[in-house]
Amino acid sequence: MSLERFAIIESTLREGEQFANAFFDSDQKAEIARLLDAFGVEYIELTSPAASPQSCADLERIARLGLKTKILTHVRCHLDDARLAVETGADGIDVVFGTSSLLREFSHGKDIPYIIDSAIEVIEFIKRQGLEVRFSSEDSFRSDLVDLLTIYRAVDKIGVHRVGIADTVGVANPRQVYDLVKTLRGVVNCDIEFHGHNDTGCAVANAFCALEAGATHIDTSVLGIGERNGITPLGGLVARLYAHNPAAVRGRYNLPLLREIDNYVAGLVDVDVPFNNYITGFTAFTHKAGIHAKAILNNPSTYEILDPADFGLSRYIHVAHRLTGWNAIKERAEQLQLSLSDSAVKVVTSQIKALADRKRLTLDDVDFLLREYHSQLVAADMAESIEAVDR
Ligand code: HCA
Ligand code: CU
Repeated sequence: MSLERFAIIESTLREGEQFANAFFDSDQKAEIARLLDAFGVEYIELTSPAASPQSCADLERIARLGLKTKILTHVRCHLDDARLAVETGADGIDVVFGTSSLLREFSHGKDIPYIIDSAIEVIEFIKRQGLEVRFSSEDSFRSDLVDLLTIYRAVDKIGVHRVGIADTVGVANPRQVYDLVKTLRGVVNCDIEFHGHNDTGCAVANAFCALEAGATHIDTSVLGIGERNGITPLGGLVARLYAHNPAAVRGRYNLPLLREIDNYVAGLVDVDVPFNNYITGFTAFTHKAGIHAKAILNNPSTYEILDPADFGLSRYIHVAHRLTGWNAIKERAEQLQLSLSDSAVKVVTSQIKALADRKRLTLDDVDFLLREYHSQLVAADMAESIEAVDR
């Protein structure tokens, strides 16, 4: 498996541009590229220079920024597009052709021998220019397996650097991805890339299974933005890989930058970062039920597989509700520097639960009840001392 040897191809500036709300101007693209480079992704993929004059100019600009990450562009399997792409200063070119019977019949109308011939022509041309080249088949999971393997074998033989499997319509499940990548691994010697759409919520799992089966490169975009509901999100893939090997992921990527990247792109495309987003969603590190809170306070690993500190974030224990427990309330009392015995905290916890059954609480309500009970105890203590002096 290539879980220890993989590269991220970050496609916010290509697939992400196909998101309904995306319109990045040149400076915004440069800033996204700079952030992704600082995060440490191995590749950034940009829209084809054939798409528009500005797309071409932006690609040239980003290729000149001198980033550590390699710059790729994504073109149709066509010599004219490839010629334009090699002039831009990109490090590599991702070539794509639709191979499913649906696309062959209703999109480009070409047969398999034609696809192989043009793939060979374009790949050989790009290689002669000294650039990295990948060949991918759009809609791989609805393509005939024999057709697919015939094409990949042919392009591998002439030395393509990578072949790509694309789940263009998000139809594949993890086991299918595993099987196809495993089969392909036995057929080609070159690297294998996986590009997965998220129509049925499998994009992260599919990407992980692709790596387990021997894929070497995974396509992502920030927040998963792309055509329809998008592709494997960068943060989701990072979370999955971190759960597999935290030290390796910490060592490779600048994890605390993820939040800024998600927020920046969310702002540009006019969406909120979803509450349940991997790592950066606002509830990603919030613990609520009393039983969870108690264990988390004793040892965060009990209910956390991602350490928020590694991402520059902190966990939050939500105490103002009816599911709260006295351990969490005690922690809150300590934060407020109120010294209360365990039995006193238990009394206040019952008060909090009773109030929470009547209305939606805020942290202020909890703090008020804690402070009030604390002052009552202090007052009672004082009264007792005065009585003792009087006696
Ligand atoms: C599309 C193309 C693509 C290409 C993926 C790839 C897809 O927009 O339809 O080059 O591997 O999903 O098939 O994004
Ligand atoms: Cu896609």
